[in-house]
Amino acid sequence: MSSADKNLSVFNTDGLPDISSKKFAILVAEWNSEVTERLFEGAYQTLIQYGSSPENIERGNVPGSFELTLGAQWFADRRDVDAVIALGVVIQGETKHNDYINHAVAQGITNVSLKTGKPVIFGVLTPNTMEQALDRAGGIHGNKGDEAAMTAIKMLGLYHQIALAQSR
Ligand code: DLZ
Repeated sequence: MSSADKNLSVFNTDGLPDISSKKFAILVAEWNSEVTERLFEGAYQTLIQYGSSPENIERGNVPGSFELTLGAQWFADRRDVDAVIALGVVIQGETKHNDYINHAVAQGITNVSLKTGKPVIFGVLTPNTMEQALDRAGGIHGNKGDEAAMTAIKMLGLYHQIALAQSR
């Protein structure tokens, strides 16, 4: 299923963990800021709606999506950070620049997540047009920021479940 067939802001919320003591970092790319600001708003409000609080959400900006990886590593390396949400928008251009950025960021974020053992969420839109991006940033297809925040919450829930089973 592509995001064109899905509303990114509609999800199953059964069995979500208590996130009131969890610390989240949200990284926001400044490229295409008219979209990334909406992604941030979606992610922030979703965390609040499901039990977080402003003092447990820290925001960091990076110039472009390419820098999300290093920013994510800096946050994930911090002992007090439980999960990182990386938000960006890479729109198809006339060059292959977008392909290089998308692949590098997807791989980089995966690496940071595996290296640190913490959820580092790929909240990067890779649309063909600005219209498609806006449709997925609070438009007709929901908000990728909401979905990224919910993914972070669910991964913390899974971690808790596994840690609990291990301690038995
Ligand atoms: C250079 C570039 C281009 C062409 N397009 C985007 C984009 O669509 N979205 C995005 O987040 N960043 C873009 N960038 C910037 C790179 O991510 C990076 O910041 C620069 O290459 C650093 O010099």
